[in-house]
Amino acid sequence: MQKMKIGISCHHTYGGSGAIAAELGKALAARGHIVHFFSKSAPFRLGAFSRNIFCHEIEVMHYPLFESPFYSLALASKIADIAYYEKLDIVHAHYAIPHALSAMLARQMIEDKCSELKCFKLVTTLHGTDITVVGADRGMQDVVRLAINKSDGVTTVSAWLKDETVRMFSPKKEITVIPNFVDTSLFFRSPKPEIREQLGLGQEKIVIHISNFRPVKCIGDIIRIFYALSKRVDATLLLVGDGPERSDAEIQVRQLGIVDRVRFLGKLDDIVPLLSIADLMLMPSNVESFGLAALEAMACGVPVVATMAGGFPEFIVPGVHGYLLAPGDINGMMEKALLLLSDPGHWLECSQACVLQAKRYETALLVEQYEAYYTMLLAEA
Ligand code: GMT
Repeated sequence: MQKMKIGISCHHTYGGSGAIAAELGKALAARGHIVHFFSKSAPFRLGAFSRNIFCHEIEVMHYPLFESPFYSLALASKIADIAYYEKLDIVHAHYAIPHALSAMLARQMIEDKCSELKCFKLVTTLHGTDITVVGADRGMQDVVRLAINKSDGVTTVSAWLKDETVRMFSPKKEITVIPNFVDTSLFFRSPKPEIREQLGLGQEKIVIHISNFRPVKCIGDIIRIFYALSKRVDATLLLVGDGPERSDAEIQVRQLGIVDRVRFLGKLDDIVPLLSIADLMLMPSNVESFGLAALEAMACGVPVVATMAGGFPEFIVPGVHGYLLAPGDINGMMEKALLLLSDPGHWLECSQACVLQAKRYETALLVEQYEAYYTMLLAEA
């Protein structure tokens, strides 16, 4: 395989797209490719230093005349600068806007400077929010469509998201599905007794949720499900992450009188120790293009109770890896959670099946798919 120079433009913040972009970049670098990251600051999962990885933080100039800083333009300029001097083969944008759009502009800047130069191929991965939220905003539709149509290759993280993109944008190009992935050499169940001790937990069941607490995650539903569940089984709820719904969730927990049963742990990078003591992952999202947190939980042997929304049905088989209910079906999700937590035999079968299922989404397998996708695009005229 010929070594490539690949630019990755992504969000640095706590969330699945940043995690996938960082893990993809690390894996490509480990396979000998040169990887340049473009983001506001270093992506949160990037971790250790590698000689094949370069990070370019986007510095936004603040001019007194303009109210909003020009992030997209600063990003475009940085991509153009690095792509030109480092001769990048590929720029992989995670999200149509602003990342694909900025890369598109960067390409025009390079072509304008030197028309003979063979410019990079632009790959855009759609992660969900750019289609389901931003793309659904009528004022943004045309700009999202342009970013998609001007990319050389477009991937989505689930078949569901591909269908949504086709339905909403009728893109000119074929979309390829490359699902989320997990490194099972890092994500595996290894319970450490001191973790329970550090968190002041006894031997109760542990229910976990990990997200950025956006409205789409239905944090209120998690608390209502757990409230009903906690009346039937001795359990603690670990809430990992932070975001706009956190304050309301804290109020809800106080009002229901379950403060001693719910722990708000905030944003944590190392989630394996927590997943390793967890018995159940709750993800009642009303839309979820894939649901990386659920896959990572499964790799650690944690069955999932989630919704039938979006990409969940593509990797969670009801009754085998957990259960899928309609969004908002609080009672249904509570009953299935109770079933898993009160039947050790069924829980063990599900837990083992989850570990096997996660191996089908092993990082190495999916990174190979991206590599082959880049190679195919580079071979095109
Ligand atoms: O879920 C979030 O709010 C974060 C968001 C992101 O952009 O980081 O996650 C999206 O991309 C992930 C990686 O592809 C997917 O696993 C998540 O399902 C997707 N989130 C939504 O569709 C709501």
